[in-house]
Amino acid sequence: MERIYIGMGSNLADPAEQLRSAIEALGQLPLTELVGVSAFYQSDSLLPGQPRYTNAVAALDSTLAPLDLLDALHAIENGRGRERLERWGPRTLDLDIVLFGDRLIDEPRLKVPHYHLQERAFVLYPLAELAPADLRLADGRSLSDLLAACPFVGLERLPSN
Ligand code: A4P
Ligand code: MG
Repeated sequence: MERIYIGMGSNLADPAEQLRSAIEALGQLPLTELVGVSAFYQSDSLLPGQPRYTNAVAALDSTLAPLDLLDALHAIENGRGRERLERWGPRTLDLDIVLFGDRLIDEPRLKVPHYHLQERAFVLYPLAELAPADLRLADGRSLSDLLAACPFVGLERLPSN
């Protein structure tokens, strides 16, 4: 059993509803228990000209293998009608594996910790709601150092999910 954190994002077709249905789907994954969900946060897209995103992080306990979990996340994304036409394009639902236990994964299809974690307040702050305050990543970095280097700017924490 490993503790896994999933970053969720949506900027199309009622983003909060997309996240709620993703959370329900995560709760139904085999060999997996949904153990927590952060608040929802809104922020501008990193790319100009796209609608604002809603993001959140979910915590799972699972015995799924990492690539099996990745496949399951893609199935959830595709089930939500995501069109993979444009990298970084607007999307109904994006699910990323942020952390997977204390594993360092460097495979063509899967890099963990997620490569943009340190730059993205919309991942770090929801993660910090769920993770232990002294969390250390598999690569040795501490979550508190990453938070200190990534100000809470441009993020709006929504009052309810
Ligand atoms: N992949 C490798 N590592 C991972 C991982 N840890 N978790 C591979 C999930 N997937 C991983 O992903 C492309 C491939 O990455 C996958 O097939 C998988 O094998 P994708 O989701 O199809 O492509 P993408 O999401 O368009 O690219 P990427 O690099 O994941 O983009 P991001 O990082 O998701 O950025 N602004 C705000 N405010 N909030 C956002 O959430 N998101 C993006 C997209 C841009 N701007 C944003 C936000
Ligand atoms: Mg992605």
